[in-house]
Amino acid sequence: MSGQMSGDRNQQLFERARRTIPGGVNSPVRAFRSVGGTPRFISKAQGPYFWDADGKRYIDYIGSWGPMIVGHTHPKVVAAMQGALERGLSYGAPTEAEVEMAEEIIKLVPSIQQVRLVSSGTEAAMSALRLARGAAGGGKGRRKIIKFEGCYHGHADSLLVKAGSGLLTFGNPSSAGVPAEITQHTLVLDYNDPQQLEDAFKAHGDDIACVMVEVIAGNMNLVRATPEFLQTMRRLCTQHGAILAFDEVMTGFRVALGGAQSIYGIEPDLTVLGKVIGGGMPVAAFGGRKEIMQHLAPLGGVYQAGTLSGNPIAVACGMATLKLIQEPGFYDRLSANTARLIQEIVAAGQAAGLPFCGDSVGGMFGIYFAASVPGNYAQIIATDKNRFNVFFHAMLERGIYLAPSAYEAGFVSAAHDASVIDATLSAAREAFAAVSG
Ligand code: KE4
Repeated sequence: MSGQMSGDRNQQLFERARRTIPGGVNSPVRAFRSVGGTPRFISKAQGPYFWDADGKRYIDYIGSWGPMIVGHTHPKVVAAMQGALERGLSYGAPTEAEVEMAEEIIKLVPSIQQVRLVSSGTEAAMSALRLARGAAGGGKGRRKIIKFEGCYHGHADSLLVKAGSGLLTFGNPSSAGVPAEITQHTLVLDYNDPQQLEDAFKAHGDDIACVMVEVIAGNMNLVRATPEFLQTMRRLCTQHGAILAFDEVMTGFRVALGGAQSIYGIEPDLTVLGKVIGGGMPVAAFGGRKEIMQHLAPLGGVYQAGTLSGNPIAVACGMATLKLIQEPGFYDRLSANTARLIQEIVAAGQAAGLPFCGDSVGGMFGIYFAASVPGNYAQIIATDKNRFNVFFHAMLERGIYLAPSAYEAGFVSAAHDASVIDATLSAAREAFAAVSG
Protein backbone atom coordinates (compact mmCIF):
# COMPACT_ATOMS: atom_id res chain seq x y z
CA MET A 1 0.00 0.00 0.00
CA SER A 2 1.43 3.41 -0.79
CA GLY A 3 2.04 5.52 2.24
CA GLN A 4 4.82 3.28 3.50
CA MET A 5 6.94 6.36 2.82
CA SER A 6 7.30 6.98 6.56
CA GLY A 7 10.90 7.43 7.61
CA ASP A 8 12.75 4.99 9.89
CA ARG A 9 11.98 6.61 13.22
CA ASN A 10 8.20 6.10 12.95
CA GLN A 11 8.68 2.48 11.95
CA GLN A 12 11.29 1.89 14.67
CA LEU A 13 9.02 3.47 17.31
CA PHE A 14 6.05 1.44 16.08
CA GLU A 15 8.03 -1.81 16.35
CA ARG A 16 9.29 -0.81 19.81
CA ALA A 17 5.82 0.29 20.95
CA ARG A 18 4.24 -3.01 19.92
CA ARG A 19 6.56 -4.81 22.34
CA THR A 20 5.00 -3.12 25.36
CA ILE A 21 1.63 -1.67 24.25
CA PRO A 22 -1.07 -3.82 22.58
CA GLY A 23 -1.04 -2.88 18.89
CA GLY A 24 1.56 -0.20 19.72
CA VAL A 25 -1.12 2.37 20.54
CA ASN A 26 -3.23 3.51 23.45
CA SER A 27 -6.33 3.88 21.31
CA PRO A 28 -7.08 1.59 18.35
CA VAL A 29 -7.81 4.18 15.65
CA ARG A 30 -4.24 5.50 15.99
CA ALA A 31 -2.79 2.22 14.64
CA PHE A 32 -3.70 2.98 11.00
CA ARG A 33 -5.35 -0.48 10.72
CA SER A 34 -8.13 0.90 8.51
CA VAL A 35 -5.80 2.66 6.06
CA GLY A 36 -2.69 0.48 6.35
CA GLY A 37 0.86 1.72 6.63
CA THR A 38 2.90 3.02 9.56
CA PRO A 39 1.38 5.31 12.18
CA ARG A 40 3.17 8.61 12.61
CA PHE A 41 4.56 9.16 16.10
CA ILE A 42 4.02 12.83 16.82
CA SER A 43 6.84 14.72 18.56
CA LYS A 44 5.42 18.26 18.77
CA ALA A 45 2.58 20.48 17.59
CA GLN A 46 2.02 24.17 16.96
CA GLY A 47 -1.06 25.95 15.57
CA PRO A 48 -2.44 23.86 12.65
CA TYR A 49 0.65 21.69 12.46
CA PHE A 50 2.30 18.75 14.09
CA TRP A 51 5.62 17.00 13.37
CA ASP A 52 6.36 13.27 13.32
CA ALA A 53 9.37 11.43 14.75
CA ASP A 54 11.25 11.97 11.47
CA GLY A 55 10.73 15.71 11.75
CA LYS A 56 8.19 15.79 8.91
CA ARG A 57 5.51 18.52 9.28
CA TYR A 58 1.83 17.87 8.64
CA ILE A 59 -1.24 20.05 8.50
CA ASP A 60 -3.31 18.37 11.22
CA TYR A 61 -7.00 17.65 10.46
CA ILE A 62 -7.68 15.45 13.47
CA GLY A 63 -6.79 17.97 16.17
CA SER A 64 -6.72 15.20 18.78
CA TRP A 65 -10.15 14.09 17.41
CA GLY A 66 -11.74 17.46 18.12
CA PRO A 67 -10.29 19.14 21.24
CA MET A 68 -7.70 21.37 19.53
CA ILE A 69 -10.25 23.84 18.11
CA VAL A 70 -8.09 26.91 18.89
CA GLY A 71 -5.00 25.25 17.42
CA HIS A 72 -2.12 23.49 19.14
CA THR A 73 -0.22 25.18 22.01
CA HIS A 74 -2.22 28.40 21.91
CA PRO A 75 -0.22 30.86 24.07
CA LYS A 76 -3.25 31.80 26.22
CA VAL A 77 -3.98 28.13 26.91
CA VAL A 78 -0.36 27.37 27.75
CA ALA A 79 -0.16 30.40 30.06
CA ALA A 80 -3.36 29.38 31.88
CA MET A 81 -1.98 25.90 32.48
CA GLN A 82 1.38 27.21 33.66
CA GLY A 83 -0.41 29.44 36.16
CA ALA A 84 -2.46 26.53 37.48
CA LEU A 85 0.63 24.30 37.56
CA GLU A 86 2.34 26.60 40.06
CA ARG A 87 -0.64 26.16 42.42
CA GLY A 88 -0.52 22.37 42.41
CA LEU A 89 -1.63 19.52 40.17
CA SER A 90 -4.54 17.83 41.93
CA TYR A 91 -6.20 18.09 45.31
CA GLY A 92 -9.09 15.62 45.44
CA ALA A 93 -11.13 18.46 46.89
CA PRO A 94 -13.45 21.05 45.31
CA THR A 95 -11.98 24.18 43.71
CA GLU A 96 -13.37 27.52 42.56
CA ALA A 97 -12.14 26.76 39.03
CA GLU A 98 -14.57 23.81 38.77
CA VAL A 99 -17.47 26.05 39.81
CA GLU A 100 -16.41 28.62 37.20
CA MET A 101 -16.32 25.92 34.51
CA ALA A 102 -19.74 24.57 35.55
CA GLU A 103 -21.16 28.10 35.38
CA GLU A 104 -19.56 28.64 31.94
CA ILE A 105 -21.00 25.39 30.53
CA ILE A 106 -24.47 26.21 31.91
CA LYS A 107 -24.24 29.71 30.39
CA LEU A 108 -23.31 28.31 26.98
CA VAL A 109 -25.69 25.31 26.88
CA PRO A 110 -29.12 26.46 28.18
CA SER A 111 -30.53 22.93 28.41
CA ILE A 112 -27.95 22.19 31.11
CA GLN A 113 -29.12 23.35 34.55
CA GLN A 114 -26.58 21.31 36.51
CA VAL A 115 -23.41 19.58 35.33
CA ARG A 116 -20.78 17.19 36.60
CA LEU A 117 -17.20 17.10 35.32
CA VAL A 118 -15.45 13.80 34.58
CA SER A 119 -12.27 12.81 32.72
CA SER A 120 -13.35 11.26 29.41
CA GLY A 121 -16.26 11.11 27.00
CA THR A 122 -16.70 7.43 27.79
CA GLU A 123 -17.02 8.22 31.48
CA ALA A 124 -19.48 11.02 30.77
CA ALA A 125 -21.70 8.91 28.50
CA MET A 126 -21.56 5.91 30.85
CA SER A 127 -22.49 8.10 33.83
CA ALA A 128 -25.29 9.82 31.92
CA LEU A 129 -26.70 6.44 30.98
CA ARG A 130 -26.63 5.17 34.56
CA LEU A 131 -28.24 8.41 35.72
CA ALA A 132 -30.97 8.10 33.09
CA ARG A 133 -31.72 4.52 34.11
CA GLY A 134 -31.89 5.55 37.77
CA ALA A 135 -33.94 8.71 37.24
CA ALA A 136 -36.37 7.62 34.51
CA GLY A 137 -39.93 6.71 35.32
CA GLY A 138 -40.12 9.25 38.09
CA GLY A 139 -37.11 7.75 39.81
CA LYS A 140 -38.48 4.23 39.92
CA GLY A 141 -35.80 3.31 37.39
CA ARG A 142 -35.95 1.66 33.98
CA ARG A 143 -33.63 -0.69 32.13
CA LYS A 144 -34.00 -0.35 28.36
CA ILE A 145 -31.97 2.10 26.26
CA ILE A 146 -31.92 2.98 22.58
CA LYS A 147 -28.85 3.87 20.55
CA PHE A 148 -28.27 4.03 16.80
CA GLU A 149 -26.19 2.12 14.28
CA GLY A 150 -23.00 4.04 13.49
CA CYS A 151 -23.07 6.15 16.64
CA TYR A 152 -20.28 5.75 19.20
CA HIS A 153 -20.61 6.88 22.79
CA GLY A 154 -17.33 5.57 24.21
CA HIS A 155 -16.59 2.05 25.34
CA ALA A 156 -18.90 1.41 28.32
CA ASP A 157 -20.27 -2.13 28.18
CA SER A 158 -23.93 -1.18 27.68
CA LEU A 159 -22.99 0.88 24.65
CA LEU A 160 -20.72 -1.60 22.84
CA VAL A 161 -23.68 -3.10 21.05
CA LYS A 162 -24.46 -4.02 17.47
CA ALA A 163 -27.95 -4.27 16.09
CA GLY A 164 -29.90 -7.37 17.00
CA SER A 165 -30.82 -9.92 14.33
CA GLY A 166 -34.33 -8.53 13.95
CA LEU A 167 -35.13 -4.87 13.46
CA LEU A 168 -36.55 -4.48 16.96
CA THR A 169 -34.69 -7.22 18.74
CA PHE A 170 -32.27 -6.22 21.43
CA GLY A 171 -28.60 -5.81 20.74
CA ASN A 172 -25.67 -8.19 20.88
CA PRO A 173 -22.22 -7.26 22.17
CA SER A 174 -20.00 -5.60 19.55
CA SER A 175 -16.94 -6.39 21.67
CA ALA A 176 -15.52 -9.51 23.24
CA GLY A 177 -15.70 -9.43 27.01
CA VAL A 178 -19.18 -7.89 27.12
CA PRO A 179 -21.71 -10.45 28.41
CA ALA A 180 -25.00 -10.67 26.49
CA GLU A 181 -26.76 -10.00 29.80
CA ILE A 182 -25.31 -6.50 29.71
CA THR A 183 -26.49 -5.67 26.19
CA GLN A 184 -29.88 -7.38 26.39
CA HIS A 185 -31.51 -4.08 27.33
CA THR A 186 -29.93 -2.05 24.52
CA LEU A 187 -31.92 -1.59 21.33
CA VAL A 188 -29.94 -0.50 18.25
CA LEU A 189 -32.00 1.28 15.60
CA ASP A 190 -31.11 2.78 12.23
CA TYR A 191 -29.95 6.39 12.32
CA ASN A 192 -32.40 8.81 10.68
CA ASP A 193 -35.32 6.35 10.67
CA PRO A 194 -38.24 7.93 12.59
CA GLN A 195 -40.55 5.01 11.90
CA GLN A 196 -38.28 2.59 13.76
CA LEU A 197 -38.39 4.94 16.74
CA GLU A 198 -42.20 4.97 16.62
CA ASP A 199 -42.27 1.17 16.48
CA ALA A 200 -39.74 0.77 19.33
CA PHE A 201 -41.69 3.05 21.62
CA LYS A 202 -44.93 1.30 20.68
CA ALA A 203 -43.34 -1.98 21.78
CA HIS A 204 -41.33 -0.85 24.82
CA GLY A 205 -42.20 2.79 25.49
CA ASP A 206 -42.77 2.74 29.23
CA ASP A 207 -39.66 0.63 29.91
CA ILE A 208 -37.29 2.84 27.94
CA ALA A 209 -34.97 4.78 30.24
CA CYS A 210 -32.93 6.63 27.68
CA VAL A 211 -32.43 7.40 24.02
CA MET A 212 -28.82 8.38 23.35
CA VAL A 213 -27.83 9.90 20.01
CA GLU A 214 -25.05 11.80 18.27
CA VAL A 215 -27.02 14.79 16.98
CA ILE A 216 -24.55 15.16 14.13
CA ALA A 217 -22.82 11.81 13.94
CA GLY A 218 -19.04 11.86 13.65
CA ASN A 219 -18.10 8.27 14.35
CA MET A 220 -19.29 6.77 11.11
CA ASN A 221 -17.90 9.87 9.33
CA LEU A 222 -20.05 13.02 9.43
CA VAL A 223 -23.78 12.25 9.08
CA ARG A 224 -26.39 14.87 9.98
CA ALA A 225 -29.57 13.89 11.79
CA THR A 226 -32.70 14.99 9.96
CA PRO A 227 -34.90 17.41 11.92
CA GLU A 228 -37.78 14.92 11.68
CA PHE A 229 -35.62 12.19 13.27
CA LEU A 230 -34.75 14.38 16.26
CA GLN A 231 -38.24 15.86 16.60
CA THR A 232 -39.73 12.34 16.67
CA MET A 233 -37.19 11.34 19.32
CA ARG A 234 -38.02 14.37 21.45
CA ARG A 235 -41.78 13.85 21.18
CA LEU A 236 -41.65 10.13 22.02
CA CYS A 237 -39.28 10.57 24.98
CA THR A 238 -41.54 13.27 26.43
CA GLN A 239 -44.65 11.17 25.82
CA HIS A 240 -43.21 8.04 27.49
CA GLY A 241 -41.09 9.60 30.26
CA ALA A 242 -37.82 8.45 28.67
CA ILE A 243 -34.72 10.62 29.02
CA LEU A 244 -33.33 12.06 25.79
CA ALA A 245 -29.52 12.29 25.94
CA PHE A 246 -27.58 14.15 23.25
CA ASP A 247 -24.02 12.92 23.01
CA GLU A 248 -22.22 16.14 22.06
CA VAL A 249 -18.75 14.98 23.03
CA MET A 250 -17.68 15.68 19.44
CA THR A 251 -20.19 18.35 18.37
CA GLY A 252 -20.27 20.36 21.60
CA PHE A 253 -18.59 23.74 20.96
CA ARG A 254 -17.33 22.22 17.67
CA VAL A 255 -20.26 22.79 15.27
CA ALA A 256 -21.54 25.93 17.05
CA LEU A 257 -21.01 27.68 20.37
CA GLY A 258 -24.19 26.08 21.71
CA GLY A 259 -23.44 22.72 20.09
CA ALA A 260 -25.60 20.81 17.63
CA GLN A 261 -28.68 21.22 19.85
CA SER A 262 -28.52 24.97 19.24
CA ILE A 263 -28.56 24.38 15.46
CA TYR A 264 -31.62 22.11 15.58
CA GLY A 265 -33.36 24.02 18.38
CA ILE A 266 -34.20 20.82 20.26
CA GLU A 267 -33.60 20.57 24.02
CA PRO A 268 -32.44 17.21 25.36
CA ASP A 269 -32.90 16.17 28.98
CA LEU A 270 -29.18 15.35 29.32
CA THR A 271 -26.12 16.39 27.30
CA VAL A 272 -22.76 14.62 27.21
CA LEU A 273 -19.71 16.82 26.53
CA GLY A 274 -15.98 16.28 26.08
CA LYS A 275 -13.08 17.08 23.75
CA VAL A 276 -13.30 20.89 23.26
CA ILE A 277 -14.22 21.52 26.92
CA GLY A 278 -10.85 20.07 27.89
CA GLY A 279 -8.94 21.82 25.12
CA GLY A 280 -6.69 18.76 24.85
CA MET A 281 -6.69 17.83 28.53
CA PRO A 282 -8.90 15.15 30.15
CA VAL A 283 -12.12 17.04 30.87
CA ALA A 284 -15.58 15.78 29.94
CA ALA A 285 -18.99 16.43 31.44
CA PHE A 286 -22.60 15.39 31.59
CA GLY A 287 -25.45 17.62 32.62
CA GLY A 288 -29.07 18.54 32.13
CA ARG A 289 -32.31 19.14 33.93
CA LYS A 290 -31.80 19.75 37.65
CA GLU A 291 -34.46 17.27 38.73
CA ILE A 292 -32.57 14.54 36.88
CA MET A 293 -29.12 15.59 38.15
CA GLN A 294 -30.42 15.54 41.74
CA HIS A 295 -30.50 11.73 41.52
CA LEU A 296 -26.68 11.70 41.63
CA ALA A 297 -24.74 10.86 44.79
CA PRO A 298 -24.30 12.34 47.31
CA LEU A 299 -27.88 13.67 46.92
CA GLY A 300 -29.51 10.67 45.29
CA GLY A 301 -29.07 6.99 44.73
CA VAL A 302 -27.15 7.02 41.41
CA TYR A 303 -23.46 6.61 42.19
CA GLN A 304 -20.75 8.29 40.12
CA ALA A 305 -17.26 9.45 41.14
CA GLY A 306 -13.74 10.23 39.90
CA THR A 307 -10.32 10.89 41.46
CA LEU A 308 -9.30 13.43 38.83
CA SER A 309 -12.75 14.82 38.01
CA GLY A 310 -12.40 18.60 37.65
CA ASN A 311 -8.60 18.41 37.79
CA PRO A 312 -7.26 21.97 38.19
CA ILE A 313 -4.69 21.83 35.35
CA ALA A 314 -7.17 20.26 32.94
CA VAL A 315 -9.90 22.72 33.91
CA ALA A 316 -7.50 25.64 33.41
CA CYS A 317 -6.80 24.36 29.88
CA GLY A 318 -10.52 23.86 29.18
CA MET A 319 -11.56 27.22 30.56
CA ALA A 320 -8.93 29.07 28.51
CA THR A 321 -10.26 27.26 25.43
CA LEU A 322 -13.89 28.09 26.26
CA LYS A 323 -12.96 31.76 26.62
CA LEU A 324 -11.16 31.82 23.25
CA ILE A 325 -14.09 30.27 21.34
CA GLN A 326 -16.33 33.07 22.62
CA GLU A 327 -14.27 35.75 20.94
CA PRO A 328 -16.34 37.74 18.38
CA GLY A 329 -16.53 36.03 14.98
CA PHE A 330 -14.78 32.83 16.10
CA TYR A 331 -17.39 30.47 14.62
CA ASP A 332 -18.04 32.63 11.56
CA ARG A 333 -14.38 32.37 10.62
CA LEU A 334 -14.06 28.69 11.54
CA SER A 335 -17.23 27.72 9.64
CA ALA A 336 -16.28 29.77 6.58
CA ASN A 337 -12.77 28.30 6.41
CA THR A 338 -14.07 24.77 6.84
CA ALA A 339 -16.83 25.27 4.27
CA ARG A 340 -14.32 26.67 1.75
CA LEU A 341 -12.00 23.71 2.30
CA ILE A 342 -14.82 21.24 1.65
CA GLN A 343 -16.40 23.09 -1.28
CA GLU A 344 -13.06 23.37 -3.08
CA ILE A 345 -11.83 19.86 -2.26
CA VAL A 346 -15.12 18.47 -3.60
CA ALA A 347 -14.71 20.54 -6.78
CA ALA A 348 -11.19 19.14 -7.20
CA GLY A 349 -12.34 15.55 -6.64
CA GLN A 350 -15.19 15.89 -9.10
CA ALA A 351 -12.89 17.63 -11.64
CA ALA A 352 -10.71 14.51 -11.40
CA GLY A 353 -13.76 12.53 -12.51
CA LEU A 354 -14.30 10.84 -9.15
CA PRO A 355 -17.54 10.15 -7.28
CA PHE A 356 -16.66 12.49 -4.44
CA CYS A 357 -18.64 14.74 -2.10
CA GLY A 358 -18.38 16.37 1.28
CA ASP A 359 -20.19 18.14 4.09
CA SER A 360 -19.23 20.44 6.94
CA VAL A 361 -20.85 21.93 10.02
CA GLY A 362 -18.87 24.55 11.92
CA GLY A 363 -15.33 23.24 12.30
CA MET A 364 -16.20 19.60 11.58
CA PHE A 365 -16.26 17.97 8.15
CA GLY A 366 -16.84 14.75 6.26
CA ILE A 367 -15.49 13.71 2.86
CA TYR A 368 -16.87 10.71 1.00
CA PHE A 369 -15.91 8.81 -2.13
CA ALA A 370 -19.56 8.58 -3.13
CA ALA A 371 -21.94 10.34 -5.50
CA SER A 372 -23.99 11.93 -2.70
CA VAL A 373 -23.61 12.72 1.00
CA PRO A 374 -24.57 9.64 3.06
CA GLY A 375 -27.55 9.90 5.41
CA ASN A 376 -27.12 6.74 7.47
CA TYR A 377 -24.76 3.91 8.36
CA ALA A 378 -25.63 1.69 5.37
CA GLN A 379 -24.91 4.54 2.95
CA ILE A 380 -21.60 5.25 4.71
CA ILE A 381 -20.56 1.61 4.40
CA ALA A 382 -21.37 1.79 0.68
CA THR A 383 -18.82 4.59 0.10
CA ASP A 384 -15.54 3.65 -1.60
CA LYS A 385 -13.17 2.92 1.30
CA ASN A 386 -10.35 1.72 -0.97
CA ARG A 387 -10.28 5.00 -2.88
CA PHE A 388 -10.31 6.86 0.44
CA ASN A 389 -7.31 4.86 1.62
CA VAL A 390 -5.32 5.71 -1.53
CA PHE A 391 -6.30 9.36 -1.11
CA PHE A 392 -5.37 9.30 2.59
CA HIS A 393 -1.83 8.11 1.86
CA ALA A 394 -1.39 10.44 -1.11
CA MET A 395 -2.31 13.33 1.20
CA LEU A 396 -0.11 12.03 4.02
CA GLU A 397 2.88 11.91 1.69
CA ARG A 398 2.14 15.55 0.81
CA GLY A 399 2.08 16.59 4.46
CA ILE A 400 -1.68 16.55 5.03
CA TYR A 401 -2.83 14.38 7.95
CA LEU A 402 -6.49 13.37 7.57
CA ALA A 403 -8.33 11.01 9.92
CA PRO A 404 -6.85 7.54 9.22
CA SER A 405 -10.24 6.00 8.43
CA ALA A 406 -13.02 6.50 5.86
CA TYR A 407 -15.41 6.34 8.81
CA GLU A 408 -14.18 9.30 10.84
CA ALA A 409 -14.92 13.01 10.67
CA GLY A 410 -12.23 15.68 10.24
CA PHE A 411 -11.59 18.83 12.25
CA VAL A 412 -10.41 22.34 11.43
CA SER A 413 -9.00 24.75 14.02
CA ALA A 414 -8.92 28.54 14.25
CA ALA A 415 -5.24 28.26 13.34
CA HIS A 416 -6.08 26.80 9.88
CA ASP A 417 -5.89 30.13 8.04
CA ALA A 418 -6.37 30.76 4.32
CA SER A 419 -2.78 29.84 3.45
CA VAL A 420 -3.13 26.50 5.28
CA ILE A 421 -6.39 25.76 3.47
CA ASP A 422 -4.78 26.70 0.13
CA ALA A 423 -1.83 24.36 0.79
CA THR A 424 -4.29 21.57 1.60
CA LEU A 425 -6.23 22.13 -1.62
CA SER A 426 -3.05 22.14 -3.68
CA ALA A 427 -2.05 18.77 -2.18
CA ALA A 428 -5.57 17.42 -2.74
CA ARG A 429 -5.52 18.25 -6.45
CA GLU A 430 -2.34 16.17 -6.81
CA ALA A 431 -3.67 13.40 -4.56
CA PHE A 432 -6.87 13.01 -6.59
CA ALA A 433 -4.69 12.34 -9.63
CA ALA A 434 -3.19 9.42 -7.68
CA VAL A 435 -6.67 8.13 -6.89
CA SER A 436 -8.09 8.42 -10.39
CA GLY A 437 -4.84 7.31 -12.03
P1 KE4 B 1 -13.45 9.37 24.92
O1 KE4 B 1 -13.70 8.33 25.99
O2 KE4 B 1 -12.59 8.86 23.78
O3 KE4 B 1 -12.91 10.71 25.50
O4 KE4 B 1 -14.87 9.81 24.29
C1 KE4 B 1 -15.69 8.79 23.76
C2 KE4 B 1 -16.66 9.42 22.77
C3 KE4 B 1 -17.98 9.60 23.15
N1 KE4 B 1 -18.88 10.17 22.33
C4 KE4 B 1 -18.51 10.59 21.09
C5 KE4 B 1 -19.54 11.22 20.19
C6 KE4 B 1 -17.16 10.44 20.65
O5 KE4 B 1 -16.82 10.87 19.41
C7 KE4 B 1 -16.22 9.84 21.50
C8 KE4 B 1 -14.78 9.60 21.07
N2 KE4 B 1 -14.49 9.87 19.71
C9 KE4 B 1 -13.36 9.15 19.13
C10 KE4 B 1 -13.25 9.61 17.66
N3 KE4 B 1 -13.91 8.73 16.78
C11 KE4 B 1 -12.10 9.33 19.90
C12 KE4 B 1 -10.85 8.80 19.22
C13 KE4 B 1 -10.36 7.52 19.83
O6 KE4 B 1 -11.19 6.65 20.16
O7 KE4 B 1 -9.12 7.42 19.96
